[in-house]
Parts: sequence; structure tokens; C-alpha cells
Amino acid sequence: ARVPTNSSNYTFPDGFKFGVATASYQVEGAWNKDGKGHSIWDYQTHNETYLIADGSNGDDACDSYHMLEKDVALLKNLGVDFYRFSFSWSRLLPSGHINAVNNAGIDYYNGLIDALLREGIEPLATIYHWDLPQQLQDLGGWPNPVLADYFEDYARLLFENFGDRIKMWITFNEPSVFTNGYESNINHAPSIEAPGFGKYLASHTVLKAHAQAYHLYNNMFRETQKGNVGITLTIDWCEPKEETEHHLAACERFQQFEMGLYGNPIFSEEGDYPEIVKTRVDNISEAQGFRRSRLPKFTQDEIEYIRGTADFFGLNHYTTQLGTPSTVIDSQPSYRNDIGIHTEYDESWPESASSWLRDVPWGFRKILVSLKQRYGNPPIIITENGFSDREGHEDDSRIHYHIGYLTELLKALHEDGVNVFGYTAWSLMDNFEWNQGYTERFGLHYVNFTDPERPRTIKKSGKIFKEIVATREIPERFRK
Ligand code: GBH
Repeated sequence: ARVPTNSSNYTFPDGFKFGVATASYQVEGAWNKDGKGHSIWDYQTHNETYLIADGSNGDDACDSYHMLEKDVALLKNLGVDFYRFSFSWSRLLPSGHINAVNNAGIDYYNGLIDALLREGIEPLATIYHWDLPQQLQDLGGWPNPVLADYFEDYARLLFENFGDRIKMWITFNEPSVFTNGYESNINHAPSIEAPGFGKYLASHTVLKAHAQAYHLYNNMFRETQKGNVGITLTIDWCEPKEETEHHLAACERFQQFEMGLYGNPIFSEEGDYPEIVKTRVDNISEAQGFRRSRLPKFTQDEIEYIRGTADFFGLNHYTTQLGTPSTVIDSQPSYRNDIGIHTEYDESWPESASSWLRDVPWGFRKILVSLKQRYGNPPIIITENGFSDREGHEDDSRIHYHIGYLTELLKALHEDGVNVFGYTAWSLMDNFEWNQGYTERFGLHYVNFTDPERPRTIKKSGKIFKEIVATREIPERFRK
């Protein structure tokens, strides 16, 4: 291995890109303006208010729909290379279907993209960040395989209208998270209680939808538009609570269910779901008395069709968990039981405002190295990494988090040879944090949600981030 000098260890290589991220439902607001249709998040926040910590919604959120110039000014001030945002499917196709395009939606995104490009900021677009049109949910949502075709239609609309200017596409944000909306009725929209079935059926469609969009781009757009298409997966590092073979195996199961379910079909050499996932779900299904596995099967043609359908690996990484095996097989089907793990947090790890998020920087390096090993060192872009608090501008714990994680990223890059080419902070600004409403803030900018003007002010962390982007290194005062 190369032994880097101290200073190169704290320096980002030439061409490394920095950005910040948001997602349509979390920032846009204007939930019913100018012909926008309803999404499952409009539905959930309006009709299942009890699922949202403060009973709030994204009706207005940061009102970015009306303030795109303001947002672009914040980005310009940060000096970032790119902005990661997502398209709202129901703003563009109010019913979800391709027969009726909402031109006001096209205009809005044209305005945003052009404003970014005017400032030299590259748009990095997520096609789907969780806000499924409600009318497609009425057809069953992602467990219905027909959605793969509707997603392809929607992706085609985006490539046709925006692909001349967008050169980095992410098909899906975190399939492992939003498919939980088909696993339990206390969480993500559409909050359907179908444990042990819904998540696998939804994931099966999502993988096909992803591959269809990728092939569509390859066949129809790549030659002229010359962009890249990838997917964003999220995964925590799983640290075995004890150093036993069983603990190691439990963490490996965790990785293969939480990430491999999507990563293996797309990024592995052999394709298809991971062996351990197939074996576990098949066997447990049988033990539970089912005639067929709860995990759907891909045909050999489908395996080949999905394999290799990403030009880069988008990684969202936030935290680390401690894993302990739990191998009692429940008679009731559930995804959690299929994994066979109990996870917890070490009490010594610094807390955030989110129960699931602790500041554990060394786990970042470990997950990066494991991705390199698992998938043959793919080009990786960190599409989200961030920390929550409840209030305020003097956010030293967020600074601690980003510095720590960026330092570990540099070790993975310089010392372990991980092919990571970019980093995105979540988030540009405080926004609607899904089931947590506005009670948890992730922004580098503070947003005052009680003021109709939604003023944004830079936090201490935003200023430090700006410094890192400008100097392309960890400032000396933060080096250990
Ligand atoms: C990202 O997911 C999302 O892409 C982004 O939209 C979001 O704002 C950001 O995180 C911050 O949360 O409450 O115990 O059931 C990160 C992965 C997966 C973390 C779901 C929270 C819920 C844990 N998220 N998880 S729990």
C-alpha cells in the first residue's frame, strides 16, 4: 500500500466533487399548485397525520418551488460543484401516467436547471425520492410489477426534456428504505402492513424499473446526451458486537439484506439476489408453511438484464450499528426475522436528534472498503451524509460529524484505494424530515418555518463546509 504523506492524507484529489442534496417533497412545497397531482406523501401527511411526529406536512416546506433563485444563491455561496435534487413525479405527471404532462412542472425544473448551470453548478438529479403519485399507489404501488413500465415512461420524459443538460442521473433513492412502506403501517408512505411480503415484492419491481430506465438511456439517449446513470443505496456499517463467527455472520446477513438485495443484482459479477438472502427467505418461508418462497425469483434473462445497469454507485451513509445474531424463526413472516439480527447502538457514540443516527466516523471507512471488495471497486459517489439536531446555528456537533466522516473518507481514498469521486452533504437546508416532520434538522442552512418567507441562514457548519469546498482539504485546525 501507498504510504501517503500527512498532508495528502487531508487533501482531496483533483477532480473530487462536492455537493449538497435535497429532495422534492422535503423542500418544494406548493403541493397543489399549478396542476401538481397528489403523491403518497401528500396522502399520508393529510390523512394519517398521527404518523408524523409533529403532525406537520410538506405542503409548503421550504417553498423552494417559489424560491429557486434563493436556493441557487445559497449553493453559489457554498461554492459547490453540484446540487443533488429530485424530480417530483406528480408535479410532472399529475396522475402518474404519461398521457397528461403538466407543463408548469417542466417549466419549474427547466428554471432550476438553467439557474444552476448559469452559476456553473452541475445538476445531479434523482428521478425518484419516495413521492409516488397517489394514483399509482391506488393500483397497488411498487408491489405491482406494471409500475416498472410507468417508471420507464416517467424516466423517458425526464431524459427527453432535461437530458441535454443533466449528465448524472440517479434512478432511485434508497430502495431499502422506501420499500419499508410496504412492510409496516407505522412508517414510510404508503404505510401498508404486509410484513414479510410487501418489501420483497416492491423491491422486485423497483429493480426491474431501475434496469428498464438504464437500458432506455443506453439505447435511446446515451449517444447524444453522454451522461451517466446510477442508483443510490443506503447502508449502515454493522459492527459485530462480539468477535465471534456468529456475530460476523449476522452482520454479513444485515449487509446482504439491507444493501445486497439491490447491490447484488446490479453491481455483483453474478447478479441476482445474494445467495444468503435467497437461502434464508426460501427456507424460512418453507418452515412457516408456505408453498413458495416469499422472495420472488428472477428468470435468468432478468438476472442478465439487471446486472451491470449502473455507471456509478451512489452511497448514502449515516451511521453504524452493533449486530448480534437472533436466529429464532417466528411463525409470523417478517423481513426483520428473515435477516436474523438484533442491532443496537453503543452508548458511547455521540447522539444526534435522530434515534437512529450516531456519530461513528470509522464505520464510514469500513463500509467503503467493504463495497470496494464486494463489487470490484466501482466508482462511488457519496450522495448523502449528514447529522441532525433540533435548533440553532452554532451546530458544533454537525461540524464534528462532517469533519470526522470526511477524514475517514480520505483514509479510504488514499490508504485503501477506494474509488470515491464525490461527496454530498445532506442537506442544503433544514427541511421536512418525513415521519419526523420538522423536529429534526439536517441543514447546513437554518430555515425559519414559522416565517412565510422561509428565510434561510447559513449555520456554522455551512461556513466550514464552504471552507473545505474552497480549499479542497480538511482545515488544519481540525486535523488530529
Ligand atoms: C435519508 O435516509 C433520506 O434519503 C433523506 O431523504 C432523509 O432526509 C435523510 O436520510 C435523513 O434522515 O426511524 O428507526 O425507523 C437515510 C436512511 C433510513 C435513516 C430510515 C432513518 C429510519 C429509522 N434512513 N431510517 S427508524
